[in-house]
Amino acid sequence: MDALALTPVQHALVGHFFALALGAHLVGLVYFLANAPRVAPRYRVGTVLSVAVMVASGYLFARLGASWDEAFTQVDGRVVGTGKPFDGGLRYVNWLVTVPVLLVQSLYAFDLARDRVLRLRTVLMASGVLMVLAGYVGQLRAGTDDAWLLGWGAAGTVPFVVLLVVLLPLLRGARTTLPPSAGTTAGHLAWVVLLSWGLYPVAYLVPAVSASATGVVVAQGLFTAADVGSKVLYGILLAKVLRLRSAADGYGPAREPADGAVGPAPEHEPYPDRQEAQR
Ligand code: RET
Repeated sequence: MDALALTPVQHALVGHFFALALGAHLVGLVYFLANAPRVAPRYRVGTVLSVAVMVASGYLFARLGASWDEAFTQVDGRVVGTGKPFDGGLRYVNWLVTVPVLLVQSLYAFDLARDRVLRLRTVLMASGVLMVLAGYVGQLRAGTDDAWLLGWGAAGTVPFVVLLVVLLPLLRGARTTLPPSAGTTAGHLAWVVLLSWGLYPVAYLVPAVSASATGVVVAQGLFTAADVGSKVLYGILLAKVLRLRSAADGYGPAREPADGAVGPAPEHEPYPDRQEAQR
């Protein structure tokens, strides 16, 4: 990494990606704290877990920013490596914690029987952890050993596919079992997961395509966009689903308008069929 010749603009851009992501996570932190009391107690842990993810990932971006600053210095208008390598592996360590949390959180959005929740939780967490571990090992030689990067990337893709095959139909199916407004948001949630989670393997492969300064900027930009989508945007949509469910359950604080609009809160339909939803 320190052998790469970054321009001052490239160097600044990556530092700004990290600062932007840190800002987004701080905003998310406050938003989720403020929204948690509006979600009924039975779903509230779902939103509180977003608070936890914001703290863990906000800290990651502070660490990434610091590592980036320590890895490079400017001499006569040129960016040169200090000899301390930038620690991109920090991201994977963060995901090892946040991916299982994000997956468990999603289960709060559905009306699932307990044994099904326990089973899904195990499958989702195990595949999430295996995927991240494979990526962690793979990235150790990013930019130096493409076969290694691709081999571990392929290994990590297997649990990734398992995870998507389990999670996406649940989110899309939620459109029929949740109150209509919450169901629509759950459909959007499926798209946010697909698009943001889909960016990670692309960013991971960038060093195999271009082990250059531009490659570093592109990869860090993609990872950062993916992180804001998969954690902050995802958390906001999930909090909305949980609040709409709470409102449909008749939980008072959830029925206040949440968008700054003046006037009564929109009416929410009761669940179409709670029995059916227990599948
Ligand atoms: C890796 C490389 C191996 C192949 C695949 C990957 C996918 C990673 C994903 C990460 C998601 C991270 C999230 C973090 C939130 O904090 C490990 C890059 C498929 C999908 C959601």
